[in-house]
Amino acid sequence: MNMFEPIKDQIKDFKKIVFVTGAGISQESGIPTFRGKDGLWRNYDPMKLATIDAFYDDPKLVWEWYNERRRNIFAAYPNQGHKAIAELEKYAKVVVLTQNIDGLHQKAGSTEVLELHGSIIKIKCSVCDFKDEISTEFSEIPPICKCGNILRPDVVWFGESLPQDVWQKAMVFASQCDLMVIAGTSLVVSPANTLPIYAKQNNAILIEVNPEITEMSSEMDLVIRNSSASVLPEFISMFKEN
Ligand code: BJW
Ligand code: ZN
Repeated sequence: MNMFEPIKDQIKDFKKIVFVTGAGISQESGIPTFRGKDGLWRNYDPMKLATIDAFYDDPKLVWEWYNERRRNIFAAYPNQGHKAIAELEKYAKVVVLTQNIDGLHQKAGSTEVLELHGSIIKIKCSVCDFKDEISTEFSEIPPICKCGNILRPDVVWFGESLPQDVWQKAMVFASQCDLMVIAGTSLVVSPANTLPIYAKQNNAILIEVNPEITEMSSEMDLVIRNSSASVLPEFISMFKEN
């Protein structure tokens, strides 16, 4: 049976669909999640590496982590979960609010993707206004800006604000949607984990796709305890049938 059967009768009513995605949606593309069993990197806790303090303490170590992730991400392909979300654009207005920096939603063909935590391809100077997009290997680690200071990944670390224009738009999309699908995120990191609350205030239906229980599972209208690549194609098939 299609696991989304409980919402079958409402499918025609969903005009504005928002996906909130996290590391789990890219897990089946071979990209490790942050927390959980595959979350450690060379015995370091990513939660301690993803901070500005860690970067200033040991920029080389943090850059080695990002360098390894860059190689892995640039070699990765979107999976059936990313592809299903992209295909849904044929049937409804779809916006993806992603915490991921891997660009796989865009590679799958999604046209409206807001990157809440930045992008692996982007770098910026830790001091001056310099910004760039680099998809090649760095010849030295850490890379140095023309101004002489260290370049850093243009991503959002703990204690840093999200890009305000992106966050403002994300809140508006979340507040106006009639269906929110939350896939592959533990929902432990704020402010991204407040997006389902904005949707709920608009009486949107909330669906969680995650093999594990999360902080907000009890708030969901439907919980699918399965991997996103295996069940999101089933979700899209309901729209095709209608
Ligand atoms: C599957 C699956 C499959 C597996 N299919 N599912 C105390 C001190 C300082 C700050 C704070 C504080 N208390 C709270 C804060 C705020 C802080 C925060 O939330 N901390 C919590 C950890 C407590 N947040 C921030 O600091 C944010 N900024 C902010 O709030 O600004 C205002 C402010 C300013 C100054 C001071 C305080 C506040 C910024 C957060 C930035 C997060 N950055 C990172 C790194 C990004 C760059 C990079 O990728 O390197 O973002 S950390 C990391 O966590 C990354 C992720 O986007 C984010 C969320 O993780 P995600 O995606 O949910 O992954 P996982 O691993 O947690 O979960 C994966 C899930 O998938 C699991 O549930 C699995 O079950 C599931 N799964 N396989 C479907 N196949
Ligand atoms: Zn500079």
